[in-house]
Amino acid sequence: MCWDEYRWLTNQILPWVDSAALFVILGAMPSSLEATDPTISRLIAQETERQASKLRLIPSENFASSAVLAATGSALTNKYSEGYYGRRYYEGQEFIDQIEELAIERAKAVFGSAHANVQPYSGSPANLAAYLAFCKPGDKVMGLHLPSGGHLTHGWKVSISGKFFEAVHYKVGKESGRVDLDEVRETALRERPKVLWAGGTAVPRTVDFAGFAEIAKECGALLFADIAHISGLVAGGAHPSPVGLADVVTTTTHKTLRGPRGGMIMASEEHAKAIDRAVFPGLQGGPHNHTTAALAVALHEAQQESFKTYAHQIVRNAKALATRLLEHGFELVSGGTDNHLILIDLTNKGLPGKVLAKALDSAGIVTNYNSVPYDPRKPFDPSGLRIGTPAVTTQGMCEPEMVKIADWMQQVADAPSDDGLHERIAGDVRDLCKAFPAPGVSG
Ligand code: DSN
Repeated sequence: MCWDEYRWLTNQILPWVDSAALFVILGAMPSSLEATDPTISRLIAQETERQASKLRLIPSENFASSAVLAATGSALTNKYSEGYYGRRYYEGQEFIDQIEELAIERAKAVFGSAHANVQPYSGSPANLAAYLAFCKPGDKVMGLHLPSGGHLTHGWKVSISGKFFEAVHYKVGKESGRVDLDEVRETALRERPKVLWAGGTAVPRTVDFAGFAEIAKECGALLFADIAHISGLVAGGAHPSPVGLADVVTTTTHKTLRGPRGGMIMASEEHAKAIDRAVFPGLQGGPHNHTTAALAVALHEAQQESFKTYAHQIVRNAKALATRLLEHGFELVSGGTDNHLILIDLTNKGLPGKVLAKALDSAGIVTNYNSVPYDPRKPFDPSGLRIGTPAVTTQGMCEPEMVKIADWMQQVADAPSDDGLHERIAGDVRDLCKAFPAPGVSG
């Protein structure tokens, strides 16, 4: 229905119906998205249904609450606000300023940080801004090797961080699958990097931020902690915090933290100006105010007692899932997990990660194939599978459900081409998801 038809209709009916009845009539009308772009509307509905009816085990994904989604899809998307609160280049900031200040204050309260910048568009721009604040092209940076679980932006060769800086890397031990701080110290003292990164994107074990801080001090490096994956665990007290130990802490806001897609940087007061200048005007233009508001909502949620319970349950669930997978003969990098993430090396199962990931998807279990440390296979066809428990924990699932999931994974790994089996499991998965409705997406 177009706007003119809508106006004509309301003009006709308005004199005849009371406001309650009008509300019912309008509620039955197609939403403006459906009316304007039925194709996109349908695709969003299908994606929403997919999220509601499959088990989402990708460790970097989650379900944001309806409140976070509402803020994300608000009129704030219409506003330009280059600058920081109280110092903008555009008028009309009386509400945006309050929103950004609230987001900052809540970030500082949740993480105990002296300074927070909530404007980075996501994790990679946050990391780039951190470099911009302190480094010059050609400086030496040191981070975890990508196949060992590091992130592209920690100096990997195909990323801008590997092209603009001289990058050196530390690896996890071949047998242990864990970062060896003695090796980190030795490399750092030899290489004397300007920046030492702690954290990564496929790290199943606790990051020893205090140990990294000592090494950074010894070799004269700045310590950057990337807590994108674990920021929700840190906020909920389920992982030690790098705040107060690292010079800069960067994170995305949509993983375990369960906010909108975005980024954030925390630092001491001493580094506040450098960080703020690097984000704007150094790297970005106007902040995404709808995201800032949604982040403020997510941080408010993270301040509740229930979030602590959630964060600890993520870890309990990951441990339960890992234990059952081990019982089924899956090999886990580092032998298990301390956090939300499990990295499975499928070599002993004779299955490449991609093959199992696709078979699992057809059984309603969504994972991502991933390199394992020292992987002889290519990153796009690797030996591993990366899974995690943030989303299923948001749905309210606990240890018994993790056992069920591991059992299904084993059945699929044993019969990766059995379409009938996959269909049957997909049905059971749908029933499980109905019993544990996901916030924001389940009808
Ligand atoms: N792509 C993110 C993840 O899945 O971990 C990291 O950038």
